[in-house]
Amino acid sequence: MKTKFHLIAVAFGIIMTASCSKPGLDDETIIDPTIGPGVESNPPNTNYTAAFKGQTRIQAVRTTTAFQGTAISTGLTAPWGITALPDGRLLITQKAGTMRIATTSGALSNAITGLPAVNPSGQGGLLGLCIDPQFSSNRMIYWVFSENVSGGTQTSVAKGRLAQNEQVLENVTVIYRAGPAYNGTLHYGGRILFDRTGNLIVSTGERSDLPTRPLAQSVTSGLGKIIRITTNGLPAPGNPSFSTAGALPELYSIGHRNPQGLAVHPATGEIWQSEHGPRGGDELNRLQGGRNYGWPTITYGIEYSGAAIGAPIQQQNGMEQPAYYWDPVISPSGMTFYTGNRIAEWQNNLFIGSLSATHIVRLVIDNNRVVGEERLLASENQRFRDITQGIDNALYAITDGGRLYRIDRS
Ligand SMILES: [Ca+2]
Repeated sequence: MKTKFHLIAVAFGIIMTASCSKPGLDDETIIDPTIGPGVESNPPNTNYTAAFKGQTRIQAVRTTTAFQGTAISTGLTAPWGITALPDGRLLITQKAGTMRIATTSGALSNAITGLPAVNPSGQGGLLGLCIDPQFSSNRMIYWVFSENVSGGTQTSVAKGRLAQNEQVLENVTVIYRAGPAYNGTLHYGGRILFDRTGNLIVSTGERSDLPTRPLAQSVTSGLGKIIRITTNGLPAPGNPSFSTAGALPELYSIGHRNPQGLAVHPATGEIWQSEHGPRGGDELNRLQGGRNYGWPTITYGIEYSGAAIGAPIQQQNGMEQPAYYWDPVISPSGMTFYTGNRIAEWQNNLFIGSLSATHIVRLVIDNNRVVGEERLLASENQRFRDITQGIDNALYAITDGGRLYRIDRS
């Protein structure tokens, strides 16, 4: 079987080389997903039909460059977000409410304090973070956290300045709160990044429970949304306008469940997003302002009880299809596009931490479609929560179990 597959692959590769070249793909890579097997060997949870070929279970690809992932630290406590500082070190959030700085050899600072209290129950806590594009001069950091407020908890965004002694954050202010408050511990979303216009993109969850779930479709609610705000927490200039009366001006896109991954595509500047779906419905989305990404009206998943969700329907006019989905789920979390020069074949590929399937996803993307999937570091059996590219062009990933991995050419 393997030999036969290889022969087909080689034959197809010759045709590909002779006819055209696909950026991001090796010459012998098959581009027709009906030819090669994917990385998933388990049966799907649903019998739903994809909207287009290659929307799920794309063919497997394999990195040919020798590389290795090494746990350079095991001393973190429930890390959630990681980003590179201009000097090459890594700034990491820990769920209980502190940050740490790690060197690229894995030495950890003491906990950085001075942040507002978080509610760390369930999926809450100190979540994603990003640094200001002018961090070298202003030392500003932005982060997402679950905040105790009247009526329950909320996904909130704060900013603060890293003190020169690197032990505390100064001048901390909460700049945005995604209401309404809800008394629950699930689906906070929690990722944040700067887009190319210098505004903040923030993901919020719909808080999971049946009473709040429909709010993902409501433009008067901050739940289940992608939010676009200035560094002062105000609606960003140029935001799309949703026509319904009372629509929140900070909304960028709607209809999200629990998005825990955001990344800027290095070639297009568009925001890509990963989202925890229900059973069988984890998604990768290419975000466009003003669009509706469907939850809970359309989904490729089912309830964890096995019941259908809604009608059930998977496609509807006026609602966006995911660029890709996973069934069974992998629980996609933080993600980054690779733009480094250490592993040339990874250029512009997307790397996503998988929690429940315990690996790092590598996706080859061509013309906004996923054309290949690979599982990295699966033998480590770690829940990968976030991943970023270092200044040294290696990838750095954190796990729920407290590890920091460096992934680079051997
Ligand atoms: Ca969706």
